[in-house]
Amino acid sequence: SFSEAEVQSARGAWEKMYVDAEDNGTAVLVRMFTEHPDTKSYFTHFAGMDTAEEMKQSAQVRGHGKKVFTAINDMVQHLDNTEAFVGIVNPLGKKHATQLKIDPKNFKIICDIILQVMEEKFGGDCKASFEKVTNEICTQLNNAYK
Ligand code: ZNH
Repeated sequence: SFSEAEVQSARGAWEKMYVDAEDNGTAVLVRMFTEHPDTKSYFTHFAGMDTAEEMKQSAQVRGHGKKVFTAINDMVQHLDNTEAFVGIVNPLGKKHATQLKIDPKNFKIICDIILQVMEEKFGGDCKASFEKVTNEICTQLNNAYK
């Protein structure tokens, strides 16, 4: 669980990312699709996009980036309540496990990219303040596969 100080600094770090949710969410997805092209295969409507430029401008990629960031934002609002946090992440994990059939190794990939983008845009302290959150998200998404 998170201490009061950890909750505050994680929220501060996340707010910087979430101000530009669509742009930053899109940047995370484009990097995932570019560096791990197999992740594109889950998205039938993105499969034909080959260049990062094409992906960045796609309304569907942008919409999905916004959706992922909105979900994370909801999690970040519940860091101080483990039951509520798990209550948000677990059903999302179940959906990824059973319906979307996402290989759970990809959760670490996307979480690491989120941290990278944070560090590049807002510095190492921002990244450090959010690492425990991405770890917790990954742990709970993975638990949903058990
Ligand atoms: Zn995911 C979907 C979130 C990761 C793939 N996602 C989704 C959604 C959300 C999310 C919110 C929507 C749902 C509904 O609608 O119900 N994700 C998320 C998060 C994360 C993720 C938060 C982390 C952090 N995913 C992921 C990965 C992948 C994915 C890694 C791969 C690789 N997703 C996906 C898909 C989908 C989703 C495929 C579906 C889409 C459509 O359909 O459009």
